[in-house]
Amino acid sequence: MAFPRQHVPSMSSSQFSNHQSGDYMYWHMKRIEELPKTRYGTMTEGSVEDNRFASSSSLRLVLVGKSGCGKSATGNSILCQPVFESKLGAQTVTRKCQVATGMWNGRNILVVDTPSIFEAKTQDQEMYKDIGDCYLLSVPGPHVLLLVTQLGRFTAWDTMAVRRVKEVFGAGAMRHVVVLFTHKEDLGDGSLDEYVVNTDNHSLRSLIQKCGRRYCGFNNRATGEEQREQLEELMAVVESLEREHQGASYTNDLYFDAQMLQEGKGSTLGEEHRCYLAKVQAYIEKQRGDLKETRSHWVCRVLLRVKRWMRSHIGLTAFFVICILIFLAVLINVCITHGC
Ligand SMILES: Nc1nc2c(ncn2[C@@H]2O[C@H](COP(=O)(O)OP(=O)(O)O)[C@@H](O)[C@H]2O)c(=O)[nH]1
Ligand SMILES: [Mg+2]
Repeated sequence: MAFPRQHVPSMSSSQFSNHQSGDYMYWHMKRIEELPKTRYGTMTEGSVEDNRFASSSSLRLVLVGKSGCGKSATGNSILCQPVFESKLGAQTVTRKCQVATGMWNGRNILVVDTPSIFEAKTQDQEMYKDIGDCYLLSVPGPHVLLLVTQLGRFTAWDTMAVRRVKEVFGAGAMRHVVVLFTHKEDLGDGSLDEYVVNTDNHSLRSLIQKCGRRYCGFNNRATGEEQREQLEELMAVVESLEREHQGASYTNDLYFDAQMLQEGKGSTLGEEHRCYLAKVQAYIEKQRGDLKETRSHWVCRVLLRVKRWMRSHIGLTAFFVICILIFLAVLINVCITHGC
């Protein structure tokens, strides 16, 4: 697959460490402007209400999810061009955050592809740098976080990726998540809605619920009409999400810092960037702490509910307690008679 690297700005450490931030950002923004715009999609007639937000600004999408689920392939399907390297391998071929732009119904679309920052590996400086780059490329914030997962393969790694998304962007970012299932062709004649309704994967059901049932499917091998149709389905979900947020993109304190770094002029890149990376690390550590607290609150909430249920069902509770006592007595008796 041809991969025109020169059109995809990727952020290498040398670019940050060897240039003034202002210079770098100028270069970076220029590179984005220089990107070839792909024109695709169909010009559809819509009501004023339908297009109120669609034409308001460019649409920023960030691809998130575990490695190998098809993030880069999905980016290529959205842009209808093989701009991101996408390959099956033991390790992800996406090493740096990358950005590419295209057009949809006359609207600019900016897609940020990400490396393995949503995995449970050690959080080293390289990881914080990648996260910092992701923020810089999607400033002032994404309209949509496209959580990519392979159809039928939602595992503990995907659940971990969801948790990492919350750590990296903040728990509030879930309000901007759209779940995108790759390998849609595996459905055969079945429908995605049926799959989502009937899945016995509890974690997936819970995720879909938390994301306000925003999901869609892609066959990233599709071309022509099939590719256009699946893209239209995604854009319909995206536009409905935008309406929900009155066109506002997701943002947080770190996006503010990323924007400041982009606009910063005069001081050396090294110092400003080091300071920015320290803020990235502090932000993520804070999110991690907050999430842990929420989880422990959740446990407390469950215990509280059990306690309330026991109070309102004293008879049943007494029955269960007696059953458990009898069971324990039998168990102890068996252990004693068999000498264990
Ligand atoms: N058949 C099929 N293969 C896909 C689909 N999406 C991705 N792939 C393949 O999955 C592999 C990993 O994809 P990639 O985009 O590199 O995953 P990433 O690590 O998340 O960026 C590649 O070989 C893709 O061609 C899909 O919808 N259908
Ligand atoms: Mg990739």
